[in-house]
Amino acid sequence: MEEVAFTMQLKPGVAAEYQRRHDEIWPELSALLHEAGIRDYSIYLDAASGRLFAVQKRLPGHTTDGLPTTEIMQRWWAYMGDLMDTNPDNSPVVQSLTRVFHQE
Ligand code: RM4
Repeated sequence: MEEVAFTMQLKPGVAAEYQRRHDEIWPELSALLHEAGIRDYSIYLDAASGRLFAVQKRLPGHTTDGLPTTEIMQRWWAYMGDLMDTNPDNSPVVQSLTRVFHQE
């Protein structure tokens, strides 16, 4: 399985609300991510900076490239837009990370 990691950025003072919304993740969004081949998706927060660190495993043949145009993903991004640094289309600003070490 492929693993990808990336960062996103919270706006100041919204960590509790960000946590709450993920505690109540939409079942249809979870299903969408699963159907696209995403597994073991974690998001970690650096509370001091509001930096979010996300890591995902993706099945071979995953269809994550198609997620941004789905109705559910667009609705979720619009919902989350008040908490995160976003692009004009409401998607979060994402910075890809390069793995520099790995040990099984
Ligand atoms: C995040 C952000 C990501 C999404 C996760 C579930 O806050 O919107 O794009 O994959 O939620």
